[in-house]
Amino acid sequence: MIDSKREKFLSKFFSYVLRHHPKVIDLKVDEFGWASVDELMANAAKDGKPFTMEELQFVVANNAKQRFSLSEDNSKIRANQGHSFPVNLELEPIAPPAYLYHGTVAKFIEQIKEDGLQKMSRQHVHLSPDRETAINVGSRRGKPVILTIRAGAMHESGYQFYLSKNGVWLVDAVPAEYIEFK
Ligand code: HQG
Repeated sequence: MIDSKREKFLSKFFSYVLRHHPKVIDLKVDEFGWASVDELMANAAKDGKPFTMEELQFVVANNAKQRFSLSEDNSKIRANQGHSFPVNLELEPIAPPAYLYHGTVAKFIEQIKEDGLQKMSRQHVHLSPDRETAINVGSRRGKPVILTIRAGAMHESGYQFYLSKNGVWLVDAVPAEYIEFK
């Protein structure tokens, strides 16, 4: 058991190194996104951010968004989605529900109307299975604006969808014609 401030700190730190910048602590991440738990621990400690195996396991198990997975023998850890470098998450294409949702903010809407949803700095566009989740995602940037995505229609036109281990729907792009701006 660790307090929520410590949990948040470690979750942010693991996200930062496992999804975006493993090199800042000289961490090796393989093509599937896996890093050695021992190496993560040792290199984090060297960087002034020591943590215990217990703390790591607590963060993996209790993270509200289930951001991380451990390998079966607990020797490796990876982020379940959200990388900014190419990783093979071994996801199989899967048919989406008719509608998915995207939470964003008003200042992006004009550009989204022109270009559709782009993956920006991530590997995919992230979509939510329900409005409530999309509201949470959008709220990170301000007053949320929720877009409804005609995912079923996209899928019928040949777009491939993936479902991350923690329930985030992933797609390469969403053309504007499949977005309901209301
Ligand atoms: C916007 C969190 C202008 C897009 C959440 C978003 C999520 C455009 C921002 C995950 C655009 C990208 C991902 C276009 C997209 N013109 N703006 N054509 N297309 N945008 O953070 O979806 O906490 O990369 O609307 O729970 O906000 O990281 O994506 O506002 O699952 O675990 O560009 O991040 O999870 O922002 O969030 P992001 P997102 P974690």
